[in-house]
Amino acid sequence: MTVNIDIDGGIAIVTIANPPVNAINAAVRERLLTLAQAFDKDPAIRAVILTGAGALFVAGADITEFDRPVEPPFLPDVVARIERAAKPWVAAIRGAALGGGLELALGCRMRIATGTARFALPEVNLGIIPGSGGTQRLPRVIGIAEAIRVVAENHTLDAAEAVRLGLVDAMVEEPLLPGAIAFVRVALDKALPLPSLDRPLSEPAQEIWTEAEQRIASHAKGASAPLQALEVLKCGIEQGAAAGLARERATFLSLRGSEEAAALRHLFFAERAAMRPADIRGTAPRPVDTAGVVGGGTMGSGIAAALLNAGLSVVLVEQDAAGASRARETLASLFEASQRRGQITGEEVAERLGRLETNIGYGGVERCDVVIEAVFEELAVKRAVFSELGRFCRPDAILATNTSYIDPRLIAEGLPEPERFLGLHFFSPAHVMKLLEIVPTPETAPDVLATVFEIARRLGKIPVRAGICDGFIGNRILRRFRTEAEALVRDGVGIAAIDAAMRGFGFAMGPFEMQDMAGLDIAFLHREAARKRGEPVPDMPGDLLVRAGRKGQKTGGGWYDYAPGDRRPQPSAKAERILAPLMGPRTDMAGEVIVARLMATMAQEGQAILAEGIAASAADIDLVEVHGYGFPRRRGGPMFQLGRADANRV
Ligand code: 3H9
Repeated sequence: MTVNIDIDGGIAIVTIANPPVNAINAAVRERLLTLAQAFDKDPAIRAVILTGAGALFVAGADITEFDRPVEPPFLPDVVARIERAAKPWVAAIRGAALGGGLELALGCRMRIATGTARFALPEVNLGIIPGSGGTQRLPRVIGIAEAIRVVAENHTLDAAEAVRLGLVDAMVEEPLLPGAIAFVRVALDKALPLPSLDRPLSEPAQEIWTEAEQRIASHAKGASAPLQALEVLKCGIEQGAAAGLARERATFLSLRGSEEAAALRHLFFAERAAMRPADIRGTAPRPVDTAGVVGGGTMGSGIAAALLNAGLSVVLVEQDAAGASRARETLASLFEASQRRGQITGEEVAERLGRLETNIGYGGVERCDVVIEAVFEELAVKRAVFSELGRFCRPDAILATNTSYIDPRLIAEGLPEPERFLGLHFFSPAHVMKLLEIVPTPETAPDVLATVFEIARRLGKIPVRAGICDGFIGNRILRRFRTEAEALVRDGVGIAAIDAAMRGFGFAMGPFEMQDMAGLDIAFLHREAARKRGEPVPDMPGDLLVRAGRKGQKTGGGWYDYAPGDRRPQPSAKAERILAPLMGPRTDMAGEVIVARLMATMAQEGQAILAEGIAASAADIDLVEVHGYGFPRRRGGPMFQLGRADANRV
């Protein structure tokens, strides 16, 4: 049974027990509706307490139902029935009350909560808006300005904030139910507060809407749900709750069926699945308290910052005193920047730096449970590091290389206990970027793999397991993507037109703007090395630019020109002249055709990666693109796009 009933002296206790997160599915809706009707007819029942089993109240509607047509009874009707019940319902909340869970609580006449309670309407993260009255009841309970933050800007209220705003009528201690029953008995002897929807609300100043619209639009990254949520809020204030509810339902249903919502749901489940790969489920991770990082450059410092942010102690190995103090300064300035943004306090900056030890040479690594090498991307240099680590580290310490291209098996050659070794490909800046490609070798032990997945979870990363090939998952697709973008240039399509098309699709930058920012020389050197090895690598347009000294922004020009101190790309006649020998006659290509061609290329490479077993699932490939390469989240990833294109063709 997903909803349990107890009766205590005239008070019915309704517990939603639908593990793991008490999501509201059709069975829960049906049962709640039936119960509300039955209790109203039962003279022995005076009031109802609604609660959730376990550590949380209710995480919202069951998202797995959203790929199917809506099924009655509908949640807005259930919430409305509870709100109008003759016997008052009181929500007793511990842990999260999210989405439809908060909407159910808003349908109750009162809410009591423990200190662990938190309240949010995260629907916009899923490309939808609250669909069970949340946009109309919440502003009438906590006021419009706060409701805008919760409904359209994904703000979470903690228990104290919820009490201050009047969302929670009283705080109770654990155990929750005895406290809730005592509260209800007292409350029944007094006048009850008005139902949420009947509470009066005065129209706010017009500026509140214009300011919110600007704020939301600037953060939405092209997503449509947040602004639509604001519109629905506004409708309910200006035209009344009934009009607001009707508008909310229509908007919810239309967004529920949108491609954007399907993409965001796909990523929601992909992100959760990535955390728990089937083959290591049940394998206990090794304990990890202290991590070593070899190399304190940009990547090494970023990795150290991520580890320190996650509460680990870090031993950072540098070659000399200058390198060690530079790394400490880099980390201090990263944490101080977080402090300036209000993310951490001055004490937290000091505490994090207190867990950092910067050493010259390998002293201290013998205490490390895991060591991550982040030195120059050259096989001999990396091998030298691991030969030292093999001597200094404990035999059970996990050793990882942060390589983006080199075969980890070559790096590990000669390492004692190779089963504790694997590749961990972080993305720069490593304390910010969510993606972590995990690249085991055939010898990596299962508990080593389980441990790095656990470390990734602690670091707040999205871990994706990748097989060994040139570029693993992400850089391999990136190379194909860039080659195809350059092929478009050869076909005569304008550089700026290609970039504009990809920005229009939702990337923050087009492929050429991106290359100019990152520098064209690394990929060029890569191709040159392959040519030296005798591999048949044809001349690419980018090669011509690098040979002419145009390596991107850092040299004042690449695909575009840049004025000194200005990062805005300007079309470059010089670049066009250099590229002329490889460019076909100028042709106009529609933005969607450019996008379709580049998407098809990415997906094709993705399919090859899947076929070779380099990625475990298509969803993993999408996670790599979204979390490591700026693929627009609302588009779901290249493999999701391929699935949609195929579905539309059928
Ligand atoms: C909504 O409510 C719409 C309404 O306005 C209108 C309706 C008409 N449904 O994250 P975890 C699964 S929209 C189904 O790893 P945590 C999840 O897939 C909803 N399944 O745990 C995973 O499954 P598995 C608005 C769900 O402790 C398992 O539960 N609500 C749902 O790190 C554990 O999840 C939200 O957007 C769901 N709603 O975090 C809240 N939620 O074990 C979404 C989770 O098979 N949920 N699952 O991999 C969350 O934010 C987090 O899951 C939560 C727990 C904080 C609750």
